[in-house]
Amino acid sequence: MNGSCNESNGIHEQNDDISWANILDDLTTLEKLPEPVLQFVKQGVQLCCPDKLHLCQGSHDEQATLLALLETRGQLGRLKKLNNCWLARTDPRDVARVEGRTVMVTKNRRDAVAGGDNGALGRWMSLEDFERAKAERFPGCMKGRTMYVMPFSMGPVNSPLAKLGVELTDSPYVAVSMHIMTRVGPEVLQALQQNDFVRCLHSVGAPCTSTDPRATWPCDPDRTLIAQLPESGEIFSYGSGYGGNSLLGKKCFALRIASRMAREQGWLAEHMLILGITNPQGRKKYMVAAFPSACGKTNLAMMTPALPGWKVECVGDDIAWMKFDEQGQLRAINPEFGFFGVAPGTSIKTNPVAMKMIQSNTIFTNVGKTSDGGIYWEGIDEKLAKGVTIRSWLDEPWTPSSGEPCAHPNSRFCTPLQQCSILDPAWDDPQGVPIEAIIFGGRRPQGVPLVYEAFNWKHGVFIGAAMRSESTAAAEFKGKHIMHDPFAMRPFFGYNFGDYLAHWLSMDKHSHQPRIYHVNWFGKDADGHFLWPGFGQNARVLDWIFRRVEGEAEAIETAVGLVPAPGSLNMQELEAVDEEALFSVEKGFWEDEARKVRAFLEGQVGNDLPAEMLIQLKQLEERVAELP
Ligand code: GTP
Ligand code: SPV
Ligand code: MN
Repeated sequence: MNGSCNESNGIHEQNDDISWANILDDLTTLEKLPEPVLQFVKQGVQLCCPDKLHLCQGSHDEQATLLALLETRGQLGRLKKLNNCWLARTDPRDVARVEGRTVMVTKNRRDAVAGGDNGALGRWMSLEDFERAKAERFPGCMKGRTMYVMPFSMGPVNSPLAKLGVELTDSPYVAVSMHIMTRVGPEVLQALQQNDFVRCLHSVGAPCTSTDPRATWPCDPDRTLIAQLPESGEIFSYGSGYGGNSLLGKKCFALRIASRMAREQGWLAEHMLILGITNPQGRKKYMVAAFPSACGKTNLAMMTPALPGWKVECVGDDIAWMKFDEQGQLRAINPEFGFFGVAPGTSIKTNPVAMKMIQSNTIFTNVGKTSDGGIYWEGIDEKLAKGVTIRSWLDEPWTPSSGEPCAHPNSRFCTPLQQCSILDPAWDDPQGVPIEAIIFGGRRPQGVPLVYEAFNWKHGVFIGAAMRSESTAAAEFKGKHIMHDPFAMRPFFGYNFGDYLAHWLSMDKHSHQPRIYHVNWFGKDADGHFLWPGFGQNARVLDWIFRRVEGEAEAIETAVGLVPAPGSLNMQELEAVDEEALFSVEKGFWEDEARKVRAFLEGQVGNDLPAEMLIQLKQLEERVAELP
């Protein structure tokens, strides 16, 4: 980093030395920083010129102090009905990840993105363009603000699978959210003495020198840029305070930077939930599932099974770091320490575990608020006490007839992992949990069966590559259209997707190879109603997968994969569902699907595509051609 704050506000001495006493209340905290962290902080201060510096230590008191500060400034409102819960309302222009402004910065374009047009599989920026973009944004960007220094661990501290990071941010909202989402504390500083870390710099991009220093959600939407530099292990995020744009441990580090590390080091960083499921006989298996953003990971990860005797326990709801161990067993950790879950649709009926866990110590963003200090959103399915009124996420009076949503469709709760009542006993195991099944899925209103199994690993990798799903409010896309979202990773690939596929294909040689599945909870009938009840009823599909892995359940071959043989999916006591529609594999639909997948793979991945993927595609086309 370069730049200097000298001329502009005079708080620093001449040359590049920092006058720490001017910006830091307690100089002894500096001594706790390992030298490389200190250097990183120094560079950040010199570039961004904060008025104050605050080293976060991860204590309970510190979190309380920051929350109180946010409340005083009007940046968070206390939700009186709940316990230590808070509401943030963002600038309406800063409500989701912005994929169009997210770039991978590498020396060679090919290392970052595959063939095709810039955009469909991520965006690339040259180092030169990035330096220019950085120089236009970061110098002096924290004037009038405090820089928070957050040393954090993704994964259990000292786990062989974990990684460290340090985030510098001028947003106390980000600081309190990172406190929840990652491990912060003295043991992290200790680990930083011996280990390298990912350097994360975040600014809301609105220095307090403007006429409106108290704007409750400062941001710079027109100049937002989220840049990952995997070759140097750096992240620069400017202009947005929202979730995946600003909590840099999450998508930027744990997916984009980590997937690239994972390829080099022989492991996997994936957009996947991790769950443990125990059958009525007491046998337990762990599974991971990759669904695109807002397509059901949180709900599946903490589901209450509708089948008696079954139990689901949660390890993680968004990200899995996985590695085959020496016994040839795939093992997974959740690098996160909290949930950043979609609020709308969450209710006592759909996700009682989540409803319970968000009653305390939770930061809500962009949900509606009731006049008695509670929360409200589409699908919350709660009766209001007499006389209670609602204000929308925009802080306007709201009723069901308002015609506008009460909560933003991408409104979220941010809650400590340990508040989940069904957290798996091994959630913090440094070795990770053994994975026996990998599930892909998406929002497919038409044509895609409830569940099918890959014929083998290679076919499973193809199923991941061919994933498509209806767009959601988790990113900036408007309206609903079916997009390619391979492995649910389209917005999160940290390197060339062709190389990513080759990396997955190279893992086909382990003694405990997990089986691969595809599920679709979102099929609809001609009237637009869901064909499948979903949520707790998804346990029926997990039950079938469980029995398949044990070699017990019967399956029959279709053009797309193996589906449950008649009677092998437990449908007992399920109100009328149209099984035929749920499992139909229709020739016209799949011809079209295969065409789109071919256009995508050839057009977007091109020469970078492993030959095996074209073999798999050809085989799919041939099987579809044979359909009546
Ligand atoms: P990210 O946090 O964005 O990565 O999303 P996610 O995959 O964790 O999505 P989440 O579980 O939060 O679900 C998003 C939306 O899908 C919510 O509104 C849920 O209510 C809804 N949903 C989840 N599971 C089901 C299901 O089985 N059936 C139906 N119909 N809707 C579901
Ligand atoms: C997603 O969009 O997949 C999320 C939410 O999990 S965010 O952290 O904002 O990216
Ligand atoms: Mn996600």
